[in-house]
Formats: sequence, structure tokens, C-alpha cells
Amino acid sequence: MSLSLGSTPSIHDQQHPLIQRLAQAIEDTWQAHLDLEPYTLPEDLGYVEGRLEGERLVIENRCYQSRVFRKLHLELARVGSILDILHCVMFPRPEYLLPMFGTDLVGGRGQISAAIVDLSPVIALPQAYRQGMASALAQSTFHQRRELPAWGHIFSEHCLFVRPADVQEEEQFLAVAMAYLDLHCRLAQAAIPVPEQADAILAGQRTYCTQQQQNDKTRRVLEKAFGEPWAERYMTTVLFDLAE
Ligand code: 18B
Repeated sequence: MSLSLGSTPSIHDQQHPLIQRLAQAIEDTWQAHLDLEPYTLPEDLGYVEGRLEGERLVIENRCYQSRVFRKLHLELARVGSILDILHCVMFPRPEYLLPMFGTDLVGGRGQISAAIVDLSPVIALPQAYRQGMASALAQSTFHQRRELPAWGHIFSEHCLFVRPADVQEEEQFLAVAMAYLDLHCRLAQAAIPVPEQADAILAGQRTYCTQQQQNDKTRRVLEKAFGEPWAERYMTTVLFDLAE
């Protein structure tokens, strides 16, 4: 295992075009809708390098917070030229009854094998979300829907999980992901805080995080490159940390 911290040129430019476009669109949407402030990750885990089966693993994090969101996390990772990953989660502050926006794109050798996006309920999904998500989804068709793993019961009924068959399906996935993100930013900015429900909201966010921590596919990539303790710490403090 080797680990180096510091600043280097972004891996963004080398990634699969769909990852580049979704990453750019997420940052642009955040900038346009939210009052972004920096968010400091633990012990400078902003940029991490390791080795996986002879290939270089690079992880690049961009992290913000805002009035409504405790943490806005966008992560790009690349293993040599064989694995490309985009990971994004938006953690609302516990005074807001808002779902968790999450997306993951995983690809290798020019093909995206997993594309997932959801606004996952922490208690129940408000009607405005259900309507907005249903109408965004209704405009797309995919040849290969993928089945969610057992821990995936946290996702909503409008969760989109596919292996895009071609460039047209990649475009459709991008359109749905952007529609979900845009809907979320607009509804979140207008949300009224409900501090009396903060405990229940926090419990819902905890369930979301503990289930996501069960994703063996993510864990295995991190364990192989950095070892088990590092992977555990990264999954519980950077990817899916629980607010106090
Ligand atoms: N994830 N993903 O983020 N994961 O982080 N991801 C994979 O084709 C990483 C999220 C999700 O079928 C795969 O099978 C690494 C969020 C689901 O058992 C790999 C990082 C969501 C699956 C990785 C990362 C999410 C999945 C296998 C840190 C949803 C399917 C690819 C940078 C909102 C799980 C494939 C299954 C798959 C890896 C979902 C390699 C290392 C936010 C459901």
C-alpha cells in the first residue's frame, strides 16, 4: 500500500465522458442554486493515491456545505485506465425533512456498467418529490435495468439503476439525474425547517448510511488498494458519515 496526499492535476479530464459531464453538471447546479461554503474533510482526505493490482488508484474529493446541506460531496476516482467512478451524496442538515440525493457511476474500458441515481427517503418521500421524479422517469426507456442488492431497500421506488446500452441511454440517464438534482435543489431551497423532527430525520439518515456501508463492491476496491482499516475509516467518515 502506498498513500500520498497533496495537490495534483485533476483526473476529471481523463474520465469517461458521461462521468465528466455529470460531474460538471452537478458542480454547475450546486453553484447556481446553493450558497456554497467549503467543507473540510478529515485529515486532508481530499486527494488520495494508492495502488490496486499494479494500477494507480486516484481519489479526488470536492466537498461543500450550505445553509440547507451539512455536506455536499462529489468524488471522482480512477484505477489506471480500467475503472472510472463518480460518487455523489448530498446530506441535508437534520432540521430539514429532505431525501438523500445519491448517484454512482461505475465504468471500465469505455463502458459504464452501473449508473444509479435516487432521491432516497429518510422518513417518507414528500408528494412534490414523488411527482417530480415520476415525470422525469416517464420520459426515458432503458434496455437493461439492474437489480438492487439486498441492502438497497433504502432507495425510493423511483430509483434508476441501469447499465446504459449506448450513447442515447447515457444521455437519458444524464437527463434523469439532472432532473432529480434540479428538483432537489429547488425544493430544498424552499424547505421550511422542522427542528422538532430532527431526531427522526437523523435516525433515517443513519439507516441510509449504515446500509450504504454494506456495499461490498465499493468496500472491496478500497480494501484492495488501502487495506481493511483504511477502507472502513473512509467508508464511515468520508463516503457515508453520520452527523452527531
Ligand atoms: N460501486 N463506488 O462510490 N454507491 O456510492 N453502487 C459499485 O457494475 C465504488 C454510492 C451502488 O450490485 C461497483 O457492478 C467506489 C452511492 C449500487 O451489489 C463498484 C466508490 C450509491 C451498486 C463500486 C464508489 C451507490 C454499486 C460495481 C468510492 C447510490 C450495485 C459496479 C469512490 C446512490 C451493487 C458494477 C451491487 C456498485 C465502487 C450505489 C466497483 C470504489 C451514492 C446499488
